[in-house]
Amino acid sequence: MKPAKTLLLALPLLAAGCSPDNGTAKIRPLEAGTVTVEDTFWSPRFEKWEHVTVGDMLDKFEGNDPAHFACGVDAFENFDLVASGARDIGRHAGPPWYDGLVYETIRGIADLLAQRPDSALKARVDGYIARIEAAQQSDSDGFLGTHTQLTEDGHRWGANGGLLRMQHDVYNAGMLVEAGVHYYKATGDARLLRIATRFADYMVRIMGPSPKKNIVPAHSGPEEALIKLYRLYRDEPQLREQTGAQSAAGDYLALAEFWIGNRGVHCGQPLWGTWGNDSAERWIHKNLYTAQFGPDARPTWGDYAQDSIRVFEQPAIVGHAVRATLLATGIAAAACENGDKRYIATAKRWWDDMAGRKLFLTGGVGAVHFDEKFGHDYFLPTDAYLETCAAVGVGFFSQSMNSLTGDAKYMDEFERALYNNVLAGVSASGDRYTYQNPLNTDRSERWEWHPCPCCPPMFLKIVSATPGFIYAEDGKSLYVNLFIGSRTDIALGGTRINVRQQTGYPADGQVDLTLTPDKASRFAVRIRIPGWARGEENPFGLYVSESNGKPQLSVNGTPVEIRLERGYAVIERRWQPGDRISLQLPVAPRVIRAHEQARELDGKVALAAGPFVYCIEQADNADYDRLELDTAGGMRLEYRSDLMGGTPVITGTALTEEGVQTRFTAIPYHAFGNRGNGGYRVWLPALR
Ligand code: FUB
Ligand code: ZN
Repeated sequence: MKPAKTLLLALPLLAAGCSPDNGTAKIRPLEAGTVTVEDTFWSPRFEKWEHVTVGDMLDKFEGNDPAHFACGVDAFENFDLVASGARDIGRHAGPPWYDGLVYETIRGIADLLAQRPDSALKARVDGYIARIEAAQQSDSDGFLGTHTQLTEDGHRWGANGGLLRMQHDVYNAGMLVEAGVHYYKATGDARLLRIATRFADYMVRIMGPSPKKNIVPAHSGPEEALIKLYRLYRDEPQLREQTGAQSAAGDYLALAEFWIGNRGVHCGQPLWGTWGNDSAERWIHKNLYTAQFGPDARPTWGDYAQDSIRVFEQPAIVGHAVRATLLATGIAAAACENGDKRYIATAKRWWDDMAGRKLFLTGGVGAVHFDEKFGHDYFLPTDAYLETCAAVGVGFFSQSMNSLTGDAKYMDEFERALYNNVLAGVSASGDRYTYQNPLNTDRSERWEWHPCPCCPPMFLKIVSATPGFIYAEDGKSLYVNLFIGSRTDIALGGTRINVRQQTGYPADGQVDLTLTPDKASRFAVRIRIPGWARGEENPFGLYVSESNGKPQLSVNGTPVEIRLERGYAVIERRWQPGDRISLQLPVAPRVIRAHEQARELDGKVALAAGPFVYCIEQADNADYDRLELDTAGGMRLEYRSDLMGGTPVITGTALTEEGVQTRFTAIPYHAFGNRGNGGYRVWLPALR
């Protein structure tokens, strides 16, 4: 087993995302484990997530929370039962996608371990991996899907009247693949990767163009996972021997492309929208599609799973918001590799549709509770559903688009989702979670655990991947995508550059970068200048605001003019060891209004400072539900060290319904619900 750090140092150019040399990707992020976070905002949070949240999640997956798991819902017992040979026993703990959630959690833990090795945590995960392996070994094909095996073994992959839309067999497999790749990269331990590869090889053997089977994931995620597996074996072919991989690296990419290209290729029924979910499901369960359309037919999973028509023809992002954003992530990732114009156009079209018409101010999507889906254009109600997982999907999709295009606007929206809806997903205590994240509510809800606990693993996945997204490179330029105190070494054209970022962001707009190339060398540094700092709150005018000030840039103390290319300030010069770049971003409070077609937000305003959207919470404002904001009354951004362990707040004046002038205190949206279940408001009526 190789220690992770050795592995990563040996491969300084091996990045987590796109591959400019092999496809059309413009830039690539770094591996999470090659960037060390040293940041006043993020470091204590990583500490909490690693030492509280991870343990809490694993305990709850094990069913060890006596208050809530008296019925013994243990996700790992499912694996043990399968390992013992149990099939069709009519008993399974948790939802059909429970295996996938376990794998996602392992992936998240892997990226945390890449930052900070922790032998006790690794030993705990290794114990789970042994149980997963034993379960897989009980099947001659290497199939593993505990819900299907324990409750409907004859329905593998949704066959014979099974319902893949519910079973999640392919999703579970994909999450195992992703976990295997991340765990190997983080720890050098290939055991989970071997399990995942066996499963992937099985899928490669049976899924694909005829005479293979037309099986596509009804819940996305596996597309990007298989692309990660492809990249890993492409870049480390010697690994095949260690894991016993049977397929060529390119077969994994081809399977992901098959899954993407074969959305919309089916028998055309059931018509989910007109028949209704219940009748559609009954029709599938009776296996009427094979009776009517022949043995090779498959039913459609409908708009819900982006499976009505081919994705390349789908004009807009539709359906279940988590599935849609994860499919879009896979399409963008595939485009990075294959450069196929249809993939690129689809990914761009969907992102534009999402960001220009369907994205909430906090970076959430999926307005509608029924089917957890996207609403119609400009439908941005204040009480929208907005599942945490969907905001994570926005983040991954946007980051993938940044890799594909090298355009900073995608990281603007990544940042919006991360600092608002995503961060809201876990409480300050680290052991309470959100599922829905409305912008206004009279009762905030944080769950101890949820019957569908999909959001904590997705939260963990994106925050643990974030260190790798701070920087990117294209072989000639260093990209600074996020403002997070950190250190890394990056190789550009044969020069090794130590990069150090120091910042108090987001409470403060000062960002200092020190570059130490091992020898003086010429290259470009591209620093994202967020749209909100340039008076462009949203690239399509979905939200508008005026920035309070201008970004300022200097090199070694000398001001330089900001030359903007695709949202990045570009500084190209011969850099000397120890050169300093200083960026000052205008983080004073700003007032945001929505597009006139967003009828639900008519006459309302919201407040932001830097990447944080703010909310007026009941805990600080007894009249929170009766305030009109005085937007011309002057607002201040202050740091309150006495509040929730230290947080920036916006203070200002408002008028109550009775016309009484009062002061308000607004906190960052992500911090709602940490002081009881009180209500809060992001959008408020404006006095003027
Ligand atoms: O289908 C698995 C998970 O359950 C989805 O990702 C969530 O949106 C919830 O529907
Ligand atoms: Zn979720």
